[in-house]
Amino acid sequence: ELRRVTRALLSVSDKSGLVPFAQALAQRGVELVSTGGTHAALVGAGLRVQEVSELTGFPEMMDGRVKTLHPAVHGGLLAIRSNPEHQAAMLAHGIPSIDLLVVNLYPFEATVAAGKGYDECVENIDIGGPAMIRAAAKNHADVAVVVDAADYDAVLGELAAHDGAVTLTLRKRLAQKAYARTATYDAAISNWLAGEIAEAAPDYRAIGGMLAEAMRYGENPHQSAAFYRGPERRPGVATARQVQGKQLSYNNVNDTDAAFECVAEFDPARTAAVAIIKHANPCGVAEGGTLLEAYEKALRCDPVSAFGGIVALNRPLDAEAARKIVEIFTEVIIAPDASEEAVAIVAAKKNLRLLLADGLPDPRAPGLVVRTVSGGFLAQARDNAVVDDMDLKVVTRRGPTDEELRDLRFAFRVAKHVKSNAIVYARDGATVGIGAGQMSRVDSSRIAAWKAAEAARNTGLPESLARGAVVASDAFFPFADGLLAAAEAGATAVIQPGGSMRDDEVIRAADEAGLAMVFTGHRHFRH
Ligand code: 93A
Repeated sequence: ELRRVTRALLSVSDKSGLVPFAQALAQRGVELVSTGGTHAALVGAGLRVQEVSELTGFPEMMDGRVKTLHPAVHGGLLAIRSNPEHQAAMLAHGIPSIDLLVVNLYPFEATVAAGKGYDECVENIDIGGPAMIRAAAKNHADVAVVVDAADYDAVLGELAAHDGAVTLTLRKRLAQKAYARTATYDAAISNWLAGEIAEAAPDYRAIGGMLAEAMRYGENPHQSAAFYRGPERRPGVATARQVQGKQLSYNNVNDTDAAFECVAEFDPARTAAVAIIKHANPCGVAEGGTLLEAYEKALRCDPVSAFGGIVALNRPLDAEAARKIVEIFTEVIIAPDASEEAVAIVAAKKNLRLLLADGLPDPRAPGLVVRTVSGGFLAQARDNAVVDDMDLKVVTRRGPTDEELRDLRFAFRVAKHVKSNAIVYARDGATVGIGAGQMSRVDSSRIAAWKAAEAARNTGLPESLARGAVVASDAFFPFADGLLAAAEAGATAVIQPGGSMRDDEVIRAADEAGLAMVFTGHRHFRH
């Protein structure tokens, strides 16, 4: 069941970890073959490597479209070593055996995610790579195939343990992973094309990823669960580095995602921002000159719910913010990065999980959202609409003041991340009352107004924080009642998509109450 590795073909777009891995192979006496760019990287590191063009007798041609698509490569991957006819064919045609294939594909998903043009996306469809991966994986009885740099160590470990050979167990596991990769890759291509053809449906299979970890349980202890990492390494909860703290639970991951996606709406070059999340809904979001200021403003919105919450920051965690955050029980902190001092402060709370994501998710990036329904799936494009890109239309006699407009944008930005029906009161770059997840919009309005009054009571202020605030609604007000509830609570300006049959009635009510109202033309349902 052991197979000795005498020759390896390496052809990788993502060259991270490549050189030390190839060095270790070379030290074991493994002969190396590789394609142009990979060859250059290895030769640059002082390794002796054969070019694949030498092996095929053909130059890499047509801008690299044809480099490994040749019997000398595919014969060496597919030949059954114990089959005399296969052996004879190799001998007759001078085909060397390839026992280890190391390939990662042209970055198709990343190219699409970066918003590149049609031709560049097409050029990033890898053909030779998947062909080799599928060939090697089919022949896992004799060949090992590595599609993920995370597996380099496992291969080296086996080579060391088995005197230069790898086990069938590992070859099978790698083959399974290889087919998962090519399936996801093709689904991503199909999904991108679907997006280009307006009427075609998004392909849920593009969401496929690699098992990151089996979790202790799901939303509830009697549900099993697992955490998968997607094919693209974009900054987010699935790719973040956990610096410390207990293992993340299913709910932690879900809430941390909601928190980080929410805070990522705030450009760190413009402002510091903090989002505190409970049960996948924000219970406080704020901007500030510093993270500390933003955190204190966010916490003021609903300090009771913030207990045991998730805190997301849009800038690297600094010491003064860390010191404040650890004052109350918090489940998870996620940030693009952290200062050494901040990490040390968090370390005092052993269980508190600290995740560093090395960047922020891009709110404008395309993407796919999938959920199961009994007997099927729903798939849709990610909600990547951003209020800054929307044409805001003033519909009332009074237009919003500059200050109101700033807060209106802020409130609508947050409302996108609140479960529908969502009503968000905001003032001075901070939420002051949030109504989430109600079946009627007027109930969400009432809850948000009540929360704003509670927040005032908590901080010893005489007047509800809704007084003088602005209010956002994730979808249109179907009747004037929700809007009137906001006016009664003291809101001075409203932002909402508009588009109700009764818009006229709602606008009239706003005018009568002296409110300024803007329409965004975009709805932000979230369920
Ligand atoms: O354009 S391809 O589809 N044609 C091929 O024959 C081929 N062989 C390997 N792309 C091909 N590859 C891919 O090239 C690999 O999957 C890998 O991603 C990349 C490595 O190229 P280089 O070594 O020149 O950086």
